[in-house]
Amino acid sequence: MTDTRQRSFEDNDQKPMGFGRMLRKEDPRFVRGRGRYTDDVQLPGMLHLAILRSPFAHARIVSVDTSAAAALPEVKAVITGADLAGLGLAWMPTLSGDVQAVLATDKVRFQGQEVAFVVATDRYVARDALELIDVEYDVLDPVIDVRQALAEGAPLIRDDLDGKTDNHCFDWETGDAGATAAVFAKADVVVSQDLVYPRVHPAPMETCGSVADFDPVEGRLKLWSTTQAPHAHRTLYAMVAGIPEHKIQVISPDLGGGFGNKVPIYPGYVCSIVGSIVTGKPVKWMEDRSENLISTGFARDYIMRGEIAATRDGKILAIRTNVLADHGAFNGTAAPVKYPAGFFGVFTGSYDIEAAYCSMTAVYTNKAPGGVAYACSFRITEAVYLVERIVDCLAYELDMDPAALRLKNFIQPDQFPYMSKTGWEYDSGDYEPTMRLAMELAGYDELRKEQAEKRTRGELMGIGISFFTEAVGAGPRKHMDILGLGMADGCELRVHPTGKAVVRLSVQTQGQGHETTFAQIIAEEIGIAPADIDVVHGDTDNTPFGLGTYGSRSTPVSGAAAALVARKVRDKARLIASSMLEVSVADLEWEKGSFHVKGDPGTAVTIQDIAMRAHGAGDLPEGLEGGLEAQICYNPSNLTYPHGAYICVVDVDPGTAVVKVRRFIAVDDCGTRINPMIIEGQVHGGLTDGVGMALMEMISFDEDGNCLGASLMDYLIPTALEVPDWETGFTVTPSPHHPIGAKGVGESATVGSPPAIVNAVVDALKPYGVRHADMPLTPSRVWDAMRGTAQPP
Ligand code: PCD
Repeated sequence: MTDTRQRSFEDNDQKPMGFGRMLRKEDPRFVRGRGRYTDDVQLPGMLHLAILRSPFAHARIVSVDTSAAAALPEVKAVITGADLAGLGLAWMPTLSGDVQAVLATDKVRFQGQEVAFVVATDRYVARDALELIDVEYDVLDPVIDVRQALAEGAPLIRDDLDGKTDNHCFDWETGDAGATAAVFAKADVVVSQDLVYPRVHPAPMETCGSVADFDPVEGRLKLWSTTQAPHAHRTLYAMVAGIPEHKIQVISPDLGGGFGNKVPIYPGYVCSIVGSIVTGKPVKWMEDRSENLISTGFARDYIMRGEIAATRDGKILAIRTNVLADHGAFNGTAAPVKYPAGFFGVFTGSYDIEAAYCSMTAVYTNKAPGGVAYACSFRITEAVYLVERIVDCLAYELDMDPAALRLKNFIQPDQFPYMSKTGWEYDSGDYEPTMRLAMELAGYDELRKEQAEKRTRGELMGIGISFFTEAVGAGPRKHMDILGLGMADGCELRVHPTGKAVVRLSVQTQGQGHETTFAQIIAEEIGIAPADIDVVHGDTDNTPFGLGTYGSRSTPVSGAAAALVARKVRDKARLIASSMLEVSVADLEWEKGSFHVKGDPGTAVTIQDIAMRAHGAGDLPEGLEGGLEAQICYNPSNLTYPHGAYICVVDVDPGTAVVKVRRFIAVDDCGTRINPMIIEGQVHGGLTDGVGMALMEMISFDEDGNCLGASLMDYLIPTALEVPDWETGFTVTPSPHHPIGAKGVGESATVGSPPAIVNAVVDALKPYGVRHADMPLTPSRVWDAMRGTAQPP
């Protein structure tokens, strides 16, 4: 079954009463330029904020002289770290339990760090005034090479932390070291490979920003901000600023992409709040592109050693890995408290093995903070890259076909729910059909023949496979919380008297199309047309509490909440229907949108009739309150585990080492599919991300800590020109614990595609004896790999 190339306009034009292809409800406003983003917020008397950033990666602040800037008539405030320290606001907690400077007081710890801010009557004056601030720095040696961070005598970065004597951030391990060592010792074949997942940046089209409006009379704060987690942010502001939550309204309006970049709390948000409190006026802060790239959450930056043990005939026995993680100057990621390395623990992938072990050391360096989960359910991207690359290394050593090797080792359908060797319970999966479908769509055997033939002519064609399992939908609150906040999500559904409805979500779309898909979930459950269901989100005053959108958790958690809240409403509707039709509840049958008397379809009431009766004159069944609405807070019993099989075909020019992705086949299994059109869009976007990471993107630094990826001239992101016409397909293995069987899909393609592309390039270079090459596979790196002159990045 494939949905590829079956698209037609008519398909899109259908209006399903539930799941199915449907044009996005939000798009009429976007295609007309009527989206309302944070930067569109204009308030009377609004001032503009600009941030002075450190030019140095590591330096002591000797003095800050703001007098010349403050003397400009248009300048309304200039605030330094010392000013904030006076208010107890110079430092803030991060979403991973570290602290981060809002404005530097003692030292700057990365290039681009926030040092002071100016609030002025317009954006240009605010920027110009930054030039007038005189900061004297005493430059210190920076720690840039992550491998040197723990070396004897390395400069100490986090001397703000009590008792800190080195740049160690955290240690973490999972699995069973002893059992794994024993399996390795008896294995016929052991392959080990060093791999680097370079530092990349989510680079959403819209940069980060906020508009703060503090009302000193009411003591109320209204904050529009580019956040993927408005409720969690509000709680943190309440904790830091001491303003009670009910007096803080966080509004996350339309977002121009998030990709994990908008999960952390950035100093700029806090500065705009302080700016508004100090000036008594609304204050807008909006980053430019370079600020976004140099100072907001980066992703990845893992140096990994992968080891795999197997029998000579290709049965994988164990996987072991050691990771050095660069967290930058502050651990600024968001991660569930118990999981400092996120969900990296799923590095055993889709394979049934005997033992696994991972040890990790995370360090501080003089680089921008982060480690954010860029299109990644908390470090799953790194885990999938590790396992899918190392499995290919094994195939290389065994001289085995990489598809055959994977097929031989898959967890089998009857093993689900499957407990991995690192303690993750995979909810459901049926891997082989997904793999076979991808191979069929690709014409795998013919591709191999074509490759063999081309090799005889010296042409470099590569075929790369990756097969991934993700863990998305964080998470059961007994296991997961962020800063003590349980990872559950609320949902409210209200059906109005005329049968139109409004559903309020605690998650927030950044472009995924929630206004459409959540209406479809409600429609599926209560039979009100999606067009008649309004989805409200992204405003803490008007939505129930919940932890926000990242880690593809909206469908697994909030989607479940939406289905269950609709069922609650339907249960009440059933009681009302029984009194309207004067039959017992047991004699009623539900057909999407109406109840009828069993065996008599003509005697029916629609959900609209019921809604009117729920609010109207006349009696309701004994003990039943009026109205037709419900509320829920959903705590998932497990994560969902989507999977997918990706096949990439590349051609490498032997003369220039330029890689061209010729074909890419992606078969995804995200359980029940709500809107196949939206899923395709998600997959296309994620695959494009993957091409960027595999072939183009890397944030690097020179030895002084200058960021070399500070603009989109230097940090290359892919465009339509670099990507092929994606070929997609799907299988459906529902989640057994999710009320509609859906699993997340928003990040699958970003997670699954980089190893497929790298595997393809390495496969193309096989005639040169290349077993591995590190991302990004730029022409110069591929050239080095071909000539055997590659240096570790
Ligand atoms: N779906 C369907 N079905 C199924 C699943 C799903 O239909 N089964 C769909 C839904 O509904 C939505 C989508 O699809 O709409 C997605 O989903 P999900 O998976 O659940 O996810 P969410 O939560 O919603 O979202 C999130 C994601 C993420 S996470 C990311 S990165 C990215 C993605 O999402 N981002 C973005 N995608 C996207 N898109 C866009 N447009 N934009 C953006 O920004 Mo992170 O962690 O944050 O890093």
